[in-house]
Parts: sequence; C-alpha cells; structure tokens
Amino acid sequence: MIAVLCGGVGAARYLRGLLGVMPADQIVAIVNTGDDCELHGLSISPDLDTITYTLANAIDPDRGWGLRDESWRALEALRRYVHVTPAGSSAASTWFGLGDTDLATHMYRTHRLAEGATLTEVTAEIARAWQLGLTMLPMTDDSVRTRVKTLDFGEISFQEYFVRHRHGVAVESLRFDGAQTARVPSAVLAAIATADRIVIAPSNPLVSIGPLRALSALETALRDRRHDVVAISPIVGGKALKGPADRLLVELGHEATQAAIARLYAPIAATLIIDHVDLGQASSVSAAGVRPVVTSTVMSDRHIAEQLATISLSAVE
Ligand code: FO1
Repeated sequence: MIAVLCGGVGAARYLRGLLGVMPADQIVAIVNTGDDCELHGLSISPDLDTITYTLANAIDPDRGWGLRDESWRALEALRRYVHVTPAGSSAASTWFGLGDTDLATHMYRTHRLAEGATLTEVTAEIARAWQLGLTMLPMTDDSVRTRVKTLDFGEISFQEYFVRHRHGVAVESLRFDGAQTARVPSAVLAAIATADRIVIAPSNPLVSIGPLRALSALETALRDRRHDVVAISPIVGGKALKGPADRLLVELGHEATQAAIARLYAPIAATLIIDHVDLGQASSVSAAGVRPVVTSTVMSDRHIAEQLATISLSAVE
C-alpha cells in the first residue's frame, strides 16, 4: 500500500499517474483540509474536491478546480442582493466561484456533517459516488484552518488570500488554527505506519503539506517512517508550476530552490525527487541530508505522470 500526502492540483495529477501504474485499492490519499472554508452556510473542502473531480475526469482542465461544463446561474443570481446587503455582511459575496453543479457536492457534504457524519465518512461517500477506487482520507475530522497574515489586510483566511486576493498580496506568516488540538484519525496514522512507501505529492510545502505537518501526531508518524518517505518537489527551475509556492517560500524566509525544499522536508523525507532542469542543484539537496533523484516532474500529460509515479515508487533505496 502507498500513502500519499496531498494538497490540490499537483497531488491530483500525481494520483492520476499513480492510478495508471498500481491498483486503486492499494492507494491511500491523505489530504490537506487547511484550505477548507464555510461560505453561504456550506462546508467546502477544495483539495478533497480537486482530487475527486480530477480522478473522475470531471475537473475543468483550464481552471484546475471545479467541474467542467459548469454554469454559474446561482452565483449570478446572488448578485441581485449585493446592493441591499448591510455593511459587514458577506451574505451576497460572489468572489468564491461556486458553480451550479459543484454546489451539489458542498450541499451533500454540509448536510451529512449536520447529520453527525465525520468528514472522513462523508469523503468516503463522495469518493464512492464518483467511483474513485482509491481511499481518500482528510488529514483530520476536526477544524483546522490556514490563516494568512498579510502586510496589507492583516490576518485573513486562506481562500481570501488565494482566491479573493489572487495570492498577490505580501505574506508575513502562516498559522494553522485548530492544529494544536485537532486529532488525527486512526485510519490516517495506520496508513502512515503500514504503507510500503509514503509519497509527498508535488504540493506547496508551506500551505498544502504544512497543515498536515502541524498535526503533531502526523509529523511524528512521518519522522518514524522518514526512510520510506519520498517527496516530490513542486518547484521547477525556481518557479512553482501552479500557485504561489515560489513567492511564499521567499516571503517566509526560505528560497525557491531545491535546497530549501530539501531542508524543509529533511526531518520527514530521506529522498527528494527534483526535475531535470534542476540537476545542478542535486548536490545542494544531498548537502541538506536528503538523497536527490532527478527525473521529469512536470506532469504535462498522463504518460509523464505515470513515469513520475513509477519512479517515486522505486526511489526509496
Ligand atoms: N480557485 C480559484 O482560483 N477561484 C475560485 O473561485 C475557486 C473556487 C473554488 C470552489 C470550490 C473548490 O472546491 C475550489 C475552488 N477553487 C477556486 C480552488 C481553491 O481555491 C484552490 O485550488 C485551493 O484551495 C488551493 O489548493
């Protein structure tokens, strides 16, 4: 069995590759919920949804989130109420794109949580409905929310930073609200303890993998398996393929280099997979105490994603 620590888009593409090279029932995806938010009374879990829709081949390929062939009538209808909304109310806010068919997923999740189901249970139901085959586990059933301290707007939610401000504002620090008391489900800890390999998907190490590591039981479990943990760098040639990882690394005192990724992951991963273009940085990865493996990490098609998956499975010595 392979356990994969996941954020959103990069993880979803990696999992699609992994599904091409090994049986789905041998894969456990452990997914960040620090990006989760509550809007219009709905419980939204963006990383779980991005993985679900990608693996079901239902994702909008251009946006990388939400459903393909989506319509936006509900959100457009909400605009009618903008001019009557009292100051301080977010009742008619439309900055977060909730498509008409995507709403069904959030409605189902919200209703089941209100009925007393855990997020783990609801996630399993959603995965079954989309016939994903693999096991998808949220990192916790408790509330953990990534909070972003910005220079211009003070502390805001992750989605306000990422979507409302298009991750274009300067960040001073991150905080994972709730992580100190959140419990890690026993299924997550069992997957980490018994997996043949643990892969850290090419996700943002600070805001996607950071929330998982902020759960001390999960961090300890990973440290115990360090030798069997392979991380895939989300940085290629000093840039993030998607999202603000490069910028955040610099703003938060690291660098957008493989050495910086290796230093971040050194306590929990013995191996780091980096792209060919960064071959020259392999020695700096070794200097951080992590074994570099060099291959193509840009998953521009399914074939490369499968190749990367195969290499990640054999990368542990
Ligand atoms: N990303 C955006 O850039 N703009 C959106 O309006 C947006 C809406 C959205 C709705 C549901 C959902 O599951 C994801 C959504 N995302 C949107 C993606 C999400 O903000 C990010 O991909 C992740 O949180 C970062 O991994």
